[in-house]
Amino acid sequence: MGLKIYINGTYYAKEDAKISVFDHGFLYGDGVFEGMRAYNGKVFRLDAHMDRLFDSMRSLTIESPMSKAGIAKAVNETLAINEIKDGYIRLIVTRGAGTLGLDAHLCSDPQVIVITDHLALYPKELYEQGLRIVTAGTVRTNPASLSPQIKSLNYLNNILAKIEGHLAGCVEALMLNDKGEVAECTGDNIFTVKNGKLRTPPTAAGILEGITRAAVIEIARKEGLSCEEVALTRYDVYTADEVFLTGSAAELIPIVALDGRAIGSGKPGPMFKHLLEKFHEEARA
Ligand code: PXG
Repeated sequence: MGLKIYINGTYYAKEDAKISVFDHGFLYGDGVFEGMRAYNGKVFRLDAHMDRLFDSMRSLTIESPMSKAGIAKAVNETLAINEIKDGYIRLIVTRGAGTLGLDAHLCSDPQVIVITDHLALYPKELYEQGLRIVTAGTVRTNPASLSPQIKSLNYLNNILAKIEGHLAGCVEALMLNDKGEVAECTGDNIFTVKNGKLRTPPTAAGILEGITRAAVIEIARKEGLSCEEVALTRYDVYTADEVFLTGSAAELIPIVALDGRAIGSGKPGPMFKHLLEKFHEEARA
């Protein structure tokens, strides 16, 4: 049986799951999404994803056609129908179909879409060897223009940076904000470790507030580790003992070089290994 895709209360086969070409999600990237992960049939921090989704919609004045509980139920049901216990979930809400103009108030019929699939993870070797990444020239969107806190369907800022990474032979790229501070990677947040202390850029640096980032901060503090949300520059990354990224798909993944410079020992470090273990304990509980 092929994958079943949820659109506004109905399940469709992959080839029949379609939306209007007049949908502003398609025409303008006018919509929001979440990328989630299920472990043993349970979505990791589903409530936090729902809160972020609704904040994204609120900030874009997209009125949700369904309640938080209703969308959460659709996510769980789509996993169950597809018999996926460990997998990835893509949840999308579009502005809906309108005219060819920009007018948001002429749009109606927002689409709530849930796609689940088996995970396409980074290969295991990358967790053992660590990623080598470069800094992208593409600057992260200024929050005064469009807040990176909004998980909108317009990801061109990140896609352009990811292309730069790809052209340099890397699977991720570091993005700086327009002050030259470290913001995040194209689809992952970043942490540094220096003298046993964790640091990660604050929301004000212009980042998506990752659910995995929040989980790692929580786990670190529970473990009695120091974890500061503070502005970082590339100096802090170059001189860190360890660096790792966090994201729903990647979980925690080590960075062993930035811009051709080895970080710390040039190998995944003990803090990364410890936190990944603790993260798995919680996610798989
Ligand atoms: N920053 C950005 C810009 C993201 O898009 C994260 C951080 C991590 O957030 P979570 O909540 O997942 O811990 C994301 C999430 C991909 C992909 O294919 C990744 C995301 C979105 C879409 C695709 O790697 N990232």
